[in-house]
Amino acid sequence: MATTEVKFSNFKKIVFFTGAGLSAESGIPTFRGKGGTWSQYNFEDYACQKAFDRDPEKVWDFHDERRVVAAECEPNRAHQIIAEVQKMNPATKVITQNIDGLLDRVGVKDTIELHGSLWRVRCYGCEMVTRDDTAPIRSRKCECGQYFRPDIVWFGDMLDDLQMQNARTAIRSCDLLISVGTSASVFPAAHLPFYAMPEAFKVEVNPEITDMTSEYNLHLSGPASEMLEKML
Ligand code: BV8
Repeated sequence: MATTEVKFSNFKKIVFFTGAGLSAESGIPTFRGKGGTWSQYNFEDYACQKAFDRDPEKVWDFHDERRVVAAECEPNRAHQIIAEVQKMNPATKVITQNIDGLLDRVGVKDTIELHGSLWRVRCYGCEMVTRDDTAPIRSRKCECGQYFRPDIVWFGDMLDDLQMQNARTAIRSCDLLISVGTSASVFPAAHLPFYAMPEAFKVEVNPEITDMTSEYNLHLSGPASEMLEKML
């Protein structure tokens, strides 16, 4: 299929699979590549269960910083296009590894959040998951006195079975899978494109090639907003 024909309107069941690159143009740092979060912070000290158990205040300092940055950022044109495509075609599904909530803010419905959300916290004491949009967070502790734990899937955490099932089901039944801004370096999310049927058309949007580029029918090399605009 020639690049010019790859238009959203040519497909019935579209799945977007997004990573940190989708939010790069909004000013939210990616994880890898220059200026990436993991090049400045060692996730073992700031973003895993062991670090949280060892020093919850240090982990909360790191996550509060990310709340403040994300709260000051706006969804970019790529987020808006995803929301527009889903409005035009409600069968469109959006799977994200991102925790910044920018897809929600631009009106995308039923996002499958594989790695949780910066804007949700869990209390082990009361086993409650609550939404809290304050940046920095209003209180790091629950009324029961326990620290809230960010409702984020850290390295070493299992992903939510239902979310992964929903993601696999969506990809199995799509006729267009479009991956936007992921380095395909974190598992098991990185393997999701393998669930697409052979007849599905697969597009990768990324200025760089990735370990999964050969899995795609088309690699659009450039920033998300520019590349998605071409498909409208
Ligand atoms: C688990 C938290 C069971 C959220 C993150 C095999 C199978 C299963 C697990 C593993 C396995 N091998 C290893 C593991 C363990 C581990 C793993 O994958 N390690 C990697 C490093 C090898 N996986 C886990 O621990 C997972 N849990 O499987 O449990 C288990 C446990 C232990 C051992 C075995 C099994 C949990 C993974 C979730 C980790 N959570 N972060 C947060 O803090 O935000 S990781 C982090 O990476 C984020 O979640 C992020 O979403 C994810 C992927 O990164 P990307 O989104 O792709 O971002 P990145 O910066 O890498 O790339 C950005 C891309 O955008 C680049 O390619 C760039 O070129 C591009 N770009 C830049 N600008 C733009 C752009 N694209 C478009 N437009 C632009 N303008």
